[in-house]
This record gives sequence, C-alpha cells and structure tokens, in this order.
Amino acid sequence: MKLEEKLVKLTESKYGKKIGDCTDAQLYDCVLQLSKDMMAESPVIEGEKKVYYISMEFLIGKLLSNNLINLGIYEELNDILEANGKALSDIEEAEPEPSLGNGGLGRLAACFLDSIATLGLPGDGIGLNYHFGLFKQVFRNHLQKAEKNEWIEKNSWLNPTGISFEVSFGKKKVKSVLYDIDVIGYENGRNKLHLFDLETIDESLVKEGISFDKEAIDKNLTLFLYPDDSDEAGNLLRIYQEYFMVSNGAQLIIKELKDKNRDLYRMDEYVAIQINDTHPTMVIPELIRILTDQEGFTIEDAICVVSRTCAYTNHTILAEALEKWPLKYIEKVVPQLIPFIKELSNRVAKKYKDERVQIIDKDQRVHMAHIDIHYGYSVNGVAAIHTDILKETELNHFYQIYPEKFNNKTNGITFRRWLLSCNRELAAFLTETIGEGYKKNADELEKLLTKIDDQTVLDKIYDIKQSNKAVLAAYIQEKEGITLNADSIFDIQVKRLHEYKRQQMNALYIIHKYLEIKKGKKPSTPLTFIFGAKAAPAYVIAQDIIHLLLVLSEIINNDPEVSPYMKVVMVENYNVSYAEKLIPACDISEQISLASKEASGTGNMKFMLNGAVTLGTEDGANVEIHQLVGDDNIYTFGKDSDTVIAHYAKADYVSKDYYENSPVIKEAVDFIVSKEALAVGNKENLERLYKELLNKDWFMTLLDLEDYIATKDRMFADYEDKQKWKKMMLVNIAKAGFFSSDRTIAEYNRDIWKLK
Ligand code: 26W
Repeated sequence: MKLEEKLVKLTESKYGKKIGDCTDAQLYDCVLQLSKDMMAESPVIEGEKKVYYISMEFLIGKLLSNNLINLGIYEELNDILEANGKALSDIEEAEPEPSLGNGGLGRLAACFLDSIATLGLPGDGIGLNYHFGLFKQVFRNHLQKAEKNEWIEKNSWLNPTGISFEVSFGKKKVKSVLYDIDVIGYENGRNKLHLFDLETIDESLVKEGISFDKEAIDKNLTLFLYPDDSDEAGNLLRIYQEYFMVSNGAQLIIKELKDKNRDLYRMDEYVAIQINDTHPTMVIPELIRILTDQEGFTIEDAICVVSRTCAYTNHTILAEALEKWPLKYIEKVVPQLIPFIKELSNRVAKKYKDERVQIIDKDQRVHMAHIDIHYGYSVNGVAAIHTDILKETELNHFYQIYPEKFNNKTNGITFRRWLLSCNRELAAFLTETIGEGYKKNADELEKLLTKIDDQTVLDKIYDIKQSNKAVLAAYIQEKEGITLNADSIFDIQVKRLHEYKRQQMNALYIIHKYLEIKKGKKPSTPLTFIFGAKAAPAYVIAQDIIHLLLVLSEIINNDPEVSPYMKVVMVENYNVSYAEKLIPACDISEQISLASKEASGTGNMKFMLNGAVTLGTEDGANVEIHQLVGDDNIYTFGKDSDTVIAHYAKADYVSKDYYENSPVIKEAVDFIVSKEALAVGNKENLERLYKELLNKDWFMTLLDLEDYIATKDRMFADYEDKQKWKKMMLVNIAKAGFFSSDRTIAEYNRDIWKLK
C-alpha cells in the first residue's frame, strides 16, 4: 500500500476524518502509528554478540522526525501533508518531549543508540521509564521552579512487552514491567531501548511541584529522574532506582542468552555491557550474585566471566559526581549484594595496599568507579584531554595497575538529528553542493573545503544562518515574549547549569558590555545573548546564577538606551527540542568551562556542525575542535588545564586578588549587588553569589575573565568582516565530520565490543 493510502486509512479508522480535516494532534497520533507499524516491519538486527548500553539516562528527545528520516519517508510524508493543507512541522509540535536525562551523558546515550542501529550492530539500551522524567522548568519571580514533566500519552512510542521481573530489596519484593521503544537505524534495521517501569507505580503520589513521599518505594520508584538527593531519603531512592535498573537489566540479559541457548560460562563471547558512568555499576555484583546463587557458578567463575563482559565509561572528573555510597545505605536497600561487594573489595585489598584503589574505604564508603575499573575490562574517557587527565592524574594509580584497560573514545553526535532533521535547509544545500555521501560517511563533509573561495557557497551558508535566526527570533517572541533582532549576533550558551561551565563568567561579560554601552561605547552590530539551562533543585549557587541571568535580562531588555544594542534571553525549560531550534541559529558557540573540568562537551560539536564559531577554553572536545579547524577558525582563551590543575594542587588561587587588581573585574562583580540589580532581584540570591565569587570561586571565574572579555570583543569585531566570518563558518562545518557518533561507535566496536 502506498504511504498516502496508509495514512488515509488511519485517519479514517481512528477519527473518521480525511487528512485535511484532522487536528495536528490527531495527525500526530496517526503518523505515530504509521511510523510504529513501519518500524515493526523492519528487521531486528541480529548477530553472534550484542552490546547492552546500560544508562540511567536516555535523553531521546522527540522521536517523530528522526524516525521518519531514518525510515526514509520524511520528504514523502511532508509532501503528502502539504498537499492536504497540513505542515509536518506543526504536527511535530504535538509530540510531547520525554525528559529522561539531564544533559550530555543522557543525550550521548541517545545518539549512540541511533549510531549503533545505523551501523547495523546489534545493541540495545537498558534504562528506566521515568513517568515525569527530569523536572520541567518554569520561571517565577526570576527564579527557577520545578514542575513535573508529563510525557506518557495513551499512544506513545512505548510498546508494552509483557515481560516482567521480580526485584528484591532485601525482604521487600517489587515487580517490573518492561516497555520497549524501537530504535531504527538510518536506512538500516532495528534495535531496542528497554525501559523498565514499576508495576505498582502511583502517579498520584506527586502533590505540589515535584514533591512526593520519598520513602514509598513501591509507589515512587520510577516517577522522577534524580529526585532531590540532598537528604538521606533522596540518596536511598537513588540507590533503589539504580539497583532496580541493573537487576532488571541483568535478568533480561540472562533471559536473552538462555532464549538463544547460549552457554552462560561463555557470556563474554555473546554479550558486552557498557556501563554509562558509575550509575549502573551494581550490575557487576548483581550478575555475579545471580550466576552464583541461581546458576551454580563458583564465585571465581562468576567474577571471571562478568569481568570479561563489562566495560566502563567515565564522564567526569568532578569529585562530587563520582559516586561513593555509604556501605550502610547499600545495605539498607539491597542487603543481598553486600557479601558480593565485600568479596570484591577483599580481593582488591589482598592484592593492593594502596588506599586509593580500594573499593570500600576507611570510612566504609563504596567507590563505585573502583568496582568498574577492577572488575571491568575497559575504562574509557570521552575526549582526548579527558582520557589523558584520567591516566595522568585522577585515575593514575589505576592506570599504573591496568594500563591496558584505558582507552579514549572521543564523543560524537548523530548527524541525523543534529543536521538532517534540525537544519533541513543546510542539509539540502550540502547535498546539492557536495552530494549525498556525507549522510553515511561524515568525513565527506570535508569536500566543502574545496568551495572555500566559491562566493555563492559562502553567501548561501550565511543566508541559511540568517534565515534560521529569523525563525528562532519568531519562536522566542512567541515562547518567551522577548523581541530579538534577527540581524544581531546570536551568542548562545546552552547546557546544564554548573559553576564549572561558568555561565556566571558569561553573565559578568554581559554586565561589562552593558556598562560600556551605558558609557556610550556601542557595539557595531547589536548583540543577543541567549542562555538555556536547568539547575539541580538542591544546587543553591546554580539557582543564584539563574536568578542573576533573569535579572540581567529584565534590566537590559527594558533599558531603552541599551536594548537596541543588546538583549539577553534565558529560555524556559531548555530541552532537546529547544536545542534543535537554537543550534542552527547560532553565530557564537560558548564553550567556556574551566580547563580540565568539562570531560568532552557535545553541544560544542552540534554548534560547529551547524556553522557556529566556537569561543572556548582548551577543555574537553574543544581541544580536538581546535586541532581540526586550526587557529584561524576558533577563538580560544583562558588558562590551560595544567595551570588549573596546578592551582588546585597548590591551593593558591585567590579570587579576591583578581577582583582587587582589575578595575574591569571589580566593576562587573560589584554590579551584582548594585542598587540597580537589587531593585529587580533578591538580596539573598545576589549577595550570596557575590560573596561566592569574591571569597571562594572554586571554578576560577575571575582567573579567566579578562582574557574572556578581550577574546569575545575580538570575535565581535571580526564578525564585521563578513567574508572572513563566512569562511570560518564553512571550515567549521567541513571539519565536523570527525564528531559523527558513527565514528565514535565504530571505535567502541573496534576496541571494546568487537561485535563483528
Ligand atoms: C549525581 C550523579 C550524576 C552526576 C553527574 C549524574 C549525572 C551527572 C551529569 C549529568 C553527567 C554528565 O552529563 N556528564 C557529561 O557527559 C557528557 C557525555 O560524555 C560530556 O560531554 C560532558 O562533558 C559531561 O559533563
């Protein structure tokens, strides 16, 4: 049956209407069904060996347009709808966005699933089906408030499987239900994302905002991602979630092996388990427990085969993000794991005396990463500099023991979503200019370099950017009620809110610029500063930074003297869909983390691919972007990671010195508690942030501020040279091929999974 006939049949049977008479929501429902039916017909990717990517987060975003592209029917459907007076873009708006992740780590997992299927490799995701995901962010009185994010509708991408497992928390038993989401490769077969839910989940437990009874485990377990973990109950809930996920995952893996009559003693020949950061670490002792308790393995055999099956990815060197659970917490939640964790710990203690490599430390805390490193066969970082820091500094004592386990896998992004889907105009132009090949082989983007002196190509790339900026300006007008000048420079920083990412440094630049304009020094081209970020509800200083940004937005946008020259927008509830609108419209990509702190970053890659120029520190994947595009096509600034690491080692960074020695820094910092700011904002938030910057500034904002201001000013000045700017855009697009997640996944497969 032809596509149009299929759709007509659906609209008639579901709603008794013709295509043109349906609402966008009804059409979404029908197109969803149509896609699901077509995906179900696509062959499941099979092979001797399969990878399971276990992760607490899969930030999949909306799925419709990505799936239509991968099914190869986007254009056709677009035309059918248009002929019936409908727009696919409106229909896409009707899809709710799941928020099953925080940021980079979760989005990476989603990109990886896309690439695994696209490369035709057998590989499934295993995670949790959070009913309300991460919170939905709303702004009230210049502060972030958290609400629940409802996304599960009667018809959704979730397919019930009928599969259910029992999970024991000591004597308490709960049951899971498994939902699968089909993951379709780009013009390839199908894998699955397995999302486990709690059978007895009770949504009505949520009362105000995102508050609920944290102790009612049999009702709350899969309500939210990362409930507030600032207290013991929150921490315990987090461990309940982690164990629930890995116990279900382990049972599923063993079930699938048994269904295929595989010999469990040779599990490592059929399965690779990729542990996405430390959150799924308990899968190691859980598998060992199941194999010994239920499958008759000796502990020796169980440890041996599990260690050859599990591989670990590290995504951060921030100490507070490396999980160290008090043994007594784990004991409360899953007493049955304790003997296994102790056994693993004792074996290490017998062999190595070094306190830094122990699993259970002197304070009876369990270092989850240490379990992964001792009892996994691979440890990887996510960008070259990050892996080097792991080897040389953070995990050096482990690197001494197991040099062969360490490897780098520089992150990547799926070009289906981050180019073909979000920037259709650019994708079409690239196809016209360099052919279709880049869609399957991202390195072919380099062909664009041959056009560096082709004026038509340069102009067109610039024009597409201008038109994307106009589209974004209209969207922001509608959503945020703020009028932007589409001819201004769009400078964008979107990512989780964290002090190490230094949104506060960007805010200080904005203050500086505002004061300059007030003094009569106007920029040649108007400036638009856009932010998007959610902050963990319990992270106080992050809330204060959001407050400052919202206060600045209010002051600046309403100042008739200044607002023609600059605007500040903090978009509400930044998520994947918002990113898809912001990224194609960006001129300057802000990647300004304190060197050594951003493991990789992946937003930096998305911006580059869409023709933005990076303003960044020598951190994470920025370093590799710099190497690829060369000095002339990126703006770097700030102290390098060695200098920063040395400051921490010597504890000799004193922010107040920078404040006192630089009138420019002093003026900007003082503005935070100026009369003007306090007239709009809250004393408590602003003073706390001011004091933090002056007396602590753990992430060294003031260390790099002057260099940041100078470099950013230079960048704005260079924007005036349109020809130069257009060439930088072109080089950035052309060199982005390396950051395709297809390349990353091919490397994971070659070095770690070895699937075929
Ligand atoms: C409390 C446990 C915890 C701590 C940190 C959970 C989650 C996190 C972050 C949200 C982890 C994260 O997203 N890390 C990011 O991973 C990306 C993918 O590798 C990297 O590009 C980013 O640099 C890194 O911050």
